[in-house]
Order: sequence, then C-alpha cells, then structure tokens
Amino acid sequence: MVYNRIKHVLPHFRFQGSFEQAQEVHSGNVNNTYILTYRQGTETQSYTLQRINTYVFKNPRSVMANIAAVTDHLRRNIGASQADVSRMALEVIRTGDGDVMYLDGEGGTWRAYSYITEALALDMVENLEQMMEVGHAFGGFQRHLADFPADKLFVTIPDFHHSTKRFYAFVRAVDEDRAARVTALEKEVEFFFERRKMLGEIVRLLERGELPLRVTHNDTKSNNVLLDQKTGKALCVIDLDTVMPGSALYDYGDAVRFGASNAPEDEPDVARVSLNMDKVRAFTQGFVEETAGFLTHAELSRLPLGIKVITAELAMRFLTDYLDGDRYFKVDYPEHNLVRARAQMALLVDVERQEDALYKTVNDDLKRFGGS
Ligand code: GN1
Ligand code: MG
Repeated sequence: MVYNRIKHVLPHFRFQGSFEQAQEVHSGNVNNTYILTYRQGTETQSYTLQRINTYVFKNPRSVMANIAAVTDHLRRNIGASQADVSRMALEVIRTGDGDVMYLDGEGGTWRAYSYITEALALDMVENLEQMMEVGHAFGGFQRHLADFPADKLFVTIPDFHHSTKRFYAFVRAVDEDRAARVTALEKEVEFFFERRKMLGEIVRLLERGELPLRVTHNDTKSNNVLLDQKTGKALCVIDLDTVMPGSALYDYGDAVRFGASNAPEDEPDVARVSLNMDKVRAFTQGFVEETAGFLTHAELSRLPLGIKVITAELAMRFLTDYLDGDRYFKVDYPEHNLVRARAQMALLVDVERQEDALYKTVNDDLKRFGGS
C-alpha cells in the first residue's frame, strides 16, 4: 500500500485539510514521488510529496536551499508580468517547524510542493505546438533566472555535466567491472572511446571562458514542463533538483535529446530511435525566441553541440551504471540500463548524421530573432 509508506510523514507538513488519497508516480529515474489529495469542506487541494534519493543527492539540504532560492526568484520575476503566478512557479510546502524538508529518523528525507492541477507533463511530445511550448518553457526559465547570481547556488552534484570526468568514471567502471558484465560490451565501450574528444568540448569552452556559466536546470526533459490542459500553453518548469551553475548548451541539448527523439529514452528496438527534425525546429524556435536577447553569440551558435555532448554523456552514464551493477538509476528489469545506453547511442548516431541540418535550424532562428 502506498499509504503505508508515507503515513508517518504526512502530519509533519503544512498540508491544508484532511488527507483523502495518495498515488505513486513512476516517471522519474531517481526520487520516489507521490501525489496527495487533501480535502477542506468542498474544496480539494493536491500536493506532490517526494522522498529524496540520498544516494544521488548526498546533501539534500543544499538541494532544497537552491530550490527555495530559485523558486522565490522565479515567483518575483514572473509575478511582475503574470497574474496567476501560483501556476507558473513551484511552491515548496514547509514542515510544521518551517523547514524545507523532513527527516523521518529512518533514513528518509522528504519534501513537498503544491501540485499544479489541470496540467500535463509529457513523457512523449505528441505534436509540434507542444514541442514549441516546451522550448518556451525552458528558454523562459533561463530568461527569468538570467539575473540570478549563479555563484549563490550550491553545487549539489559536483561535476554533474563535466563530461570529461564522466568519461574517466566510465573508464574506471570498465576497469573495475564490478558486476562482471564488460566482456560482452566491447563495441559499446569502443563507441565512447571514439567520441572522447567531442565529449570534452563544452567543458573546454567553459574553462577557456568562451562560454559563460549560467543558472541551468540540467534535466530538461519534456516531462519536467507543465502545459496547461485547456490552452496547451507552457505553465511551469518542475524538478529543480539539479539547478546549478552550468552551460545553456546543456539545457538546450538535453531537451532536444529527450523531446525530439522518435522513441522513448529506453526503447529496446534501436531501429526505432531517431531524431525528429521537425520537433527540433519547433523546440529551437521556442527556445531561441526566449533567449536571443541575452545568450551570447558563442552560446547560441553552438547550441547543437549541446545535443551531441548531452546525448553521449547520458548514454555513457547509463552504461557506467550498468557496469557498476545498477546503483544510481532505478531499473525496472536487469538489462534496463544497457537498453537505455544503447537507445541513447542510436540517437547520437542519428544526431551526428543530421548535424548540418541542426546548425542550419539554429542559424535560421538566430537571423529571425536577432540573436547577437
Ligand atoms: C535522472 O530522475 P530524473 O528523471 O529526474 C537524472 C538525469 C537524467 C535522467 C534521464 C539527478 O533524472 O540526469 O538525464 O534521469 N537525474 C540525476 O532520464 O542524475
Ligand atoms: Mg530530475
């Protein structure tokens, strides 16, 4: 029973009314998520309750400090132009003591948000209008945080997108072969050695100061955007766990990797995995329209590099976890991480094939929206 897993936690948060029901949501790969319904007279109010994965987030207090600061900032900036800010920025629900999280004494670390109703989070983007809205959402997120001091954020997962260090971690996993799985994976291992230089390109540009550090979301999957069920318009960006200083290329690249793929992230039949250029164009239009006014030309003109690096990096992270014996990502079956890795590798091959078209798309939008 879902209720049995969370009932000891519920009284510690400032939820309004009396508990009615709880449902588990299975879309994330890291945290455990529940949607709660509370009733007050004839009104119902919903909340999101999450148990934070502390294997992944070693310092949940820093994660929550980042989230509280960023959501306050978003609320101020969005509130200046929008009437209904409660549907456009997440709100952290405090504990009875006014804290941003609750430790249950059994090793569980919990936090809650108000739940935005009549909204959709898309695991699979169905059409180009939706894809453009996802672009507006993540581009708008960057825009609203452009005046947030990136150095005030905690680095909650050090080197999260340091793809060169990710490569070294992968090499270590191959060497250690903790789950005795490496023998059958010669081709896969070779794939990442061949792309070693490309993997380090964004890191090098950041280190040389050719790309600036921004406040980035770092997990820009389409299901981390809420769209209004009635109007289809983007409302709010969710899952702020990995908000950290980073490159705009990461957010653009990860969003295209996930939202513009013709197949799910863990598609077992790699022949079905490919990059949908129409979806790339729709996303890029939404994203560039929001960001052309403040991202530098060095960033905007290199957006497609983000797709390559992030797709390669995630493929490699899945394979690393498979080699380590599935310690990091939640898996539904024994080969799940390998299936995910192979699907992302197939996607990367298609991204590489369509690279010229990707640069053309971005350049067309830069002309259109005057990105300097
Ligand atoms: C993880 O759990 P979720 O879906 O928010 C991961 C991301 C990956 C993603 C792949 C903290 O995110 O980096 O891109 O899975 N989050 C963390 O689906 O590692
Ligand atoms: Mg996430």
